[in-house]
Order: sequence, then C-alpha cells, then structure tokens
Amino acid sequence: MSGGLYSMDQKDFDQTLDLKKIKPYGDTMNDGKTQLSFTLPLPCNDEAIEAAKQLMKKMGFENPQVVYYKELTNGFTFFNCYGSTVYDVDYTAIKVDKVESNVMDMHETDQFIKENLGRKIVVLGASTGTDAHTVGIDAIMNMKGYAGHYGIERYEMFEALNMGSQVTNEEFIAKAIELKADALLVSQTVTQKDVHIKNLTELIELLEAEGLRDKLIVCCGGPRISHELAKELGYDAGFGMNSYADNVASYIAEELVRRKNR
Ligand code: B12
Repeated sequence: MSGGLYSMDQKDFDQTLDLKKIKPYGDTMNDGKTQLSFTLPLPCNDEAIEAAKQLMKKMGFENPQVVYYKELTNGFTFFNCYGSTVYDVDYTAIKVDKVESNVMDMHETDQFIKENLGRKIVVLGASTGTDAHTVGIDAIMNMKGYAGHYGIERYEMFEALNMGSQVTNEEFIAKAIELKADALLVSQTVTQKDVHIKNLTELIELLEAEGLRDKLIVCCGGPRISHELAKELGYDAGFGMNSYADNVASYIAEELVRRKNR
C-alpha cells in the first residue's frame, strides 16, 4: 500500500528499545504517552481545563490533552488527561529490595514445613487500627483463597486465625501472646494522611516494648505496601498488590527454618 495517512510503514516509527532510556509506550516505542487523572479545586469551566493542561506541561508532559472532565461537586472538577512525558529512566541501574524466598504452592509449603520444621506454624492476621477493609487479609487467609490461590487456613501445616478488621494493636498483640503465634500478618488499605505508617509503626513499638519483636515474624501487606516500606518500618517483609497466600506462607516457612538453623 502507498500514500494516505493510514498506510505508514513500521519503519516510519521509532522501534528502538533502549533499556537505559525507558519511556511509557502508547502505540509506538518511546512515544512517552501517559494517562493521568486528578481533581482540581476549581469550577468546571474552560479556564479549569486550561489550568489542567498548564499543570501537565509543568509536570513534563508535551502535547497535553484533557480527554474527559466532570464536575465532582460545586468548585471541584475531575480530569482525565493524555500527554507525552519528556522524561525517561535507566532501567539497567534499578535495584529493588525484594522478599527473599522461593515461592511454593500450598502442597510444597506443607511438605517443606513437615520436612524442615516438623510442627505446625501459628499465624495471626488482621486489618488493624481504624482500617475497615477485610478483603485483602481474607484473600490471604480464607480457606477458599483468592484468584485460584488457597488461603493459609487451608494449609495442613498452619494454624491460622483471622481477627477481621479494626483490630487495635493492643488486642492483636494480646491474641498473639495467647496463641503463641509464630507470625503476625497485618493488612493496611487506607493510606490517607499516612494513617497506615502511624499504625504500622505503633505495632512495632508495642512489640518492642513487650520484648516480643524478635520472637515473631512480622509481615504487613496491602495495595500501597512494598517490601522496601515494610523494612523501613521495622517489619520482616512486606507484600503489595498481586501477592497471594503462596508468597507469604513460603516466606514464613523458610524464614522460621532459617531462624531455627541459626
Ligand atoms: C471494598 C472497598 C471498601 C469496603 C470494604 C469492605 C470490606 N469488608 O473490606 C467499604 C465500603 C467498607 C470501604 C470503606 C472505605 N473505603 Co474502601 N475500598 C474498597 C475497594 C472498592 C476495594 C478494596 C478491595 O477489597 N480490594 C481487593 C483486595 C483483594 O485487594 P487488596 O486489599 O489490595 O489485597 C491484596 C494485596 O494488597 C495483598 N494484601 C492485602 N493485605 C495483605 C496483608 C498481608 C499480610 C499480605 C501478605 C498481603 C496482603 O493481598 C491481596 C490479594 O492480592 C477500594 C478501591 C479499589 N478498587 O481498590 C476502596 C478503597 C480502598 N477505599 C478507600 C477509602 C478511602 C475508604 C473509606 C475511608 C471511605 C470513607 N470515606 O468512608 C472507608 C474506610 C473506612 C475505614 N475506617 O477503613 C480508598 C483508599 C484510599 C487510600 N489509599 O487511602 C480506596 C482505594 C477507594 C478510593 N479510590 O478512594 N471500602
């Protein structure tokens, strides 16, 4: 085919993949195309749309476009925008702190525990503080599991108790002592005003005050949790989105065996 807007050849487009200069991919390599949404505390009018575009430019986006906008309430407008970022990152220089474990499925983990520990592992989980979200901790602990991954309650070699949501750190620790827990699983979903940081930090401080911190494996998880953040807050491991019982159960099993053999 030749001529016309729709007959451009592949060779007309940039196809260079440079791992040292990674940019978002829209429909061709290195076009930098990005979708961004935000709300401005402005009435829904043409000046607000222009303000959104100017902000996009200041954020490093060329050719900013507002593709959707809607008044949320009087004086507040939501925007969905497209633009091409001028920035790139060096992927080859990136180092990420990750949970160190071989991820095993339920049967493999149970077998590993039988062979290397020879007893059941007691875990206690909850969504703590004021957080009312239970779906995350249920996904990890419930017998039926989540997205095809069985939850910890189903494992033969785990005794698991899920305390639900809005559990205070004090109640959580008291239950851990009562059950002689090996590991604590904390779920945090709400991150507004960094409430999760305050709550997660308080748990570690209380455990330290009780002289329990080193006796337990303490893990946290949630959609805004990373392993890096968890370590920073004094946790042994952190699990974010797309994590399942397999990830945390294998980690706990391997870590307990490591500690036993130390
Ligand atoms: C369902 C829901 C609710 C339900 C919760 C019902 C319930 N029983 O849990 C209800 C309606 C009660 C609710 C209330 C609120 N919600 Co809400 N809610 C959601 C929603 C739609 C889905 C969350 C969910 O269930 N995800 C599914 C689970 C499976 O995913 P997950 O939690 O990420 O869990 C996975 C991983 O993170 C990880 N994981 C999670 N925990 C743990 C723990 C461990 C140990 C491990 C290993 C892994 C792990 O494993 C899981 C599986 O992969 C989200 C929006 C969204 N689409 O995400 C908002 C959302 C989480 N809610 C939000 C807010 C603000 C609230 C309220 C504060 C609203 C209000 N102003 O009243 C209240 C909370 C009040 C309170 N005191 O907590 C915000 C949070 C923003 C923020 N980051 O702070 C969100 C993101 C919505 C939004 N965009 O604004 N909510």
